[in-house]
Amino acid sequence: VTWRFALEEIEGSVQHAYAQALKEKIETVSDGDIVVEVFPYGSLGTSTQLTELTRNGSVNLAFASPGHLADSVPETGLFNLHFMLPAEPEVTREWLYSPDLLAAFRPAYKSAGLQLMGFVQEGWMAWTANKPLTTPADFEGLKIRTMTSDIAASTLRAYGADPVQTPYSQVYSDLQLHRIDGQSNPVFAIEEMDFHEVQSHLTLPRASRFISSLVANPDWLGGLDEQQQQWLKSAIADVSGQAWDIAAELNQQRLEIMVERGDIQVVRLSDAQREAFRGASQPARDDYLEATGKRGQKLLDLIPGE
Ligand code: 6CS
Repeated sequence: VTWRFALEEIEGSVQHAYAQALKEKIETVSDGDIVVEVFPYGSLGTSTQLTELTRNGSVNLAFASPGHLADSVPETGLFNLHFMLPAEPEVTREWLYSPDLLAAFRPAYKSAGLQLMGFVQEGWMAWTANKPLTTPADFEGLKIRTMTSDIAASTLRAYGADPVQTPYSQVYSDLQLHRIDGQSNPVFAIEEMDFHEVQSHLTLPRASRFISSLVANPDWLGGLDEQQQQWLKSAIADVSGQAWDIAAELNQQRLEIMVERGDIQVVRLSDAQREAFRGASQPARDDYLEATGKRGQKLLDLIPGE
């Protein structure tokens, strides 16, 4: 049998490394009875379209990033908010992989016709533009691309930006044609999507991490035999753990490559600069609670304190 696995990122990305590792585990443990067919970004459509293909069963597994998914699963908007996660990475890591967190999010995915399989962290979000972005005032009127959900736009509107929601595949050309002034993504993605060719500055605010979710078609999952379900579950647990380190390594390497080649100016925000953004970010949290109510508040309460 073949399992079809769709990615929101191209070859060389964190999601691609994840899919390759999962493929290898499943094919090995099943002795080749299961073939995992991986579809990198571009072959099947935008993130939103991939989610639809998973819902209708055309693909079995896919990544669904909250930045795009939050319009249909509002609770996931939490991952787009800034200055929400603990300062200590290990604390975030443990929280993200905890069965309790998955259980808390599962019903929201279920009502959107998706089975949540796990979360995957891909590194800090970096902001790029043709200038450094060191204060909220630098965002004033800036046309900055965000992922397609409203909550993704809220986070940058809170800084005074004029957000533009577009699919990933459109970002390069929109930057090139000056339809937008900037965008935000983890470092590895900025390098592999060549955004550095059309942007002069990369600002590292450590305001939010890029977190995606792995989803499955519920009927497909229910139709797997017990052994197959077990193989999938344990492969996901292993690979999700590794993904954190894969992302850290890729992000560091790609930052070094861009600096070495002189592709882009790197700007790191000081703690004092970050405080100004932290203060300005609050309205996005209000938007999140407006969209999710008590259910959203309960999820916020699950985030470990400092
Ligand atoms: O910016 C985006 O739309 C995409 N960025 C990454 C790093 N992964 C998937 C997502 O769709």
